[in-house]
Amino acid sequence: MRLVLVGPPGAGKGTQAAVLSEKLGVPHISTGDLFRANIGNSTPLGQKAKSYMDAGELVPDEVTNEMVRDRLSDEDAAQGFLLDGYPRNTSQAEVLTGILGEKHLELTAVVQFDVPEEELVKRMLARGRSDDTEDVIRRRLAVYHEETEPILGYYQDKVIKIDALGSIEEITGRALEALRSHQ
Ligand code: B4P
Repeated sequence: MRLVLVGPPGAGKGTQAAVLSEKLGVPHISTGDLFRANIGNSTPLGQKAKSYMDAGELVPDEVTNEMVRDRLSDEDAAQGFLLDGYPRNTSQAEVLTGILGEKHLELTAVVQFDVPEEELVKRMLARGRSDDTEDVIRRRLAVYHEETEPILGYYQDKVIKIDALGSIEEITGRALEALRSHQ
């Protein structure tokens, strides 16, 4: 399985990706987690990413694409992967198509998480990460609508939309069921 999870900030992509990667036996690749690990280790990449993340903006594509290209060349991604938080705009989606195309591969599906905006804000304020302040959340939501939503048009019939309101177990069940009927 080669999957992409798409959804607004706070939709629970990271939460579901952790469970789904275990159930499906493919590595969970989160660009947000990769950036946060780099920030924690004070690497040059982390220093570059931090200012964008703190402002609720996307980290520049060239940095993000290279990081993903490297990660996808690791051995554990050869049999499949679950990408969480990437691609986040059409240009990243085109780069991903290119990376996979070089290996004669395609995505299996793109899972879209549907959650009302009031719930997203509630979840993020409760989480309280350093980029979960009200102003930054507002900016991240705007960036999602402007830059990320268009990738759903790019992927068209690969998109499986699931209702991501409910318990973590219910949502995992819906995602697995949707993937089963998509195949
Ligand atoms: P990400 O790390 O991708 O985070 P996110 O979109 O905010 O959260 P996610 O949807 O994963 O929600 P989570 O499971 O944590 O992005 C952070 C930043 O990194 C971006 O703003 C950007 O700057 C940068 N970045 C990342 N990828 C990039 C890219 N490709 N290009 C450029 N920049 C990039 O869940 C949220 C909360 O809800 C948690 O507290 C969780 O416990 C809770 N929750 C989850 N499921 C729930 C449920 N069913 N019910 C109630 N609460 C739930």
